[in-house]
Amino acid sequence: MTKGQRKIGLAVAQMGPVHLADTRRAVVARLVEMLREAHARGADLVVFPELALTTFFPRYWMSDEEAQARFFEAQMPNAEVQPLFDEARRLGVGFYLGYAELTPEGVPYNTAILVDRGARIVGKYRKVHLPGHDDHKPQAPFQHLEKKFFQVGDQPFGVWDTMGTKIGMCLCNDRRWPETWRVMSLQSAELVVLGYNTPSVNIHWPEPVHLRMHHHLITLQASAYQNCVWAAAAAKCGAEDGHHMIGGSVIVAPTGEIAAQASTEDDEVITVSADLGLAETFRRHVFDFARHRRPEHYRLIVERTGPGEPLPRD
Ligand code: CDT
Repeated sequence: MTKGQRKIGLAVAQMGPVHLADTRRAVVARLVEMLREAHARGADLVVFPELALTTFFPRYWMSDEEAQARFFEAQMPNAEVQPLFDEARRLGVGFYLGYAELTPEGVPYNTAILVDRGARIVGKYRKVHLPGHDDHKPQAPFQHLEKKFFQVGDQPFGVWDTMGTKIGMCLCNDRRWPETWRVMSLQSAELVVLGYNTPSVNIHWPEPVHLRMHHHLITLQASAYQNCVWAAAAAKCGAEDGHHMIGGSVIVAPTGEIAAQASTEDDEVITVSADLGLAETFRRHVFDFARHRRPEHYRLIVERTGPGEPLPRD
């Protein structure tokens, strides 16, 4: 953060594929290399993907015990991830990192942490909107077992005042839900960071592949604009052992415009010097929440989960 200015050096570190055979040590070395590049390009904060340390394992059918033994972290940092924390502290760069968390009580979550420039974990978010299924689908080309391997996050969407910025966190599927963004915006978030693993193929219906990228971008652009926030989204992408996931990592301004976008499906750093003041105009005018919002007319949003009957009218 430049003194006296409302700017943050924002980097998204997109990751290419992580294969089943790749070790945590090799993955962390890739993260460290991107952290260094981001720092050299002026970053204060680097956003890494969801489940960044392993392949996107919910695509494989296995027991919970096997998944937890192979793909979850019982401590953070642990010896394999420590080099990332050490380098972040040395460079004075903060980061967001997604990983599979196993709590001391044995509860599994799809988790993201926010780490400040002193390499302290200052925030933790556990994914709320878990997509996919919990049963075995042998006819599907692959599984999407987030509902089997993870519990729903145990806390609401949070915002952390750190690194001179109010930062909200979410993960992948959360970005598609307007409630995610509004709950953070109502806590005065200025920046929302997220990682994602979005398979190119939808196993539930024959969705045209181009729609995956289209929906990814429209949700980020519309949500950034409607909530007056910067949004920084990091993909893990390309073909992991033959299973392709979309790239398209982006930094979106509160105008809804894309300020930077990855052009590969590999490890790639994108950066923006983000003017946090840009959102103020929108917060003061079209989205002056305190003046224009009418929560008394939005009650169904918290009263109903799915669609029901129309409300009675006079
Ligand atoms: N990781 C993750 O949340 N992926 C989902 C896939 C949705 S299709 C079941 C996403 O929203 O991108």
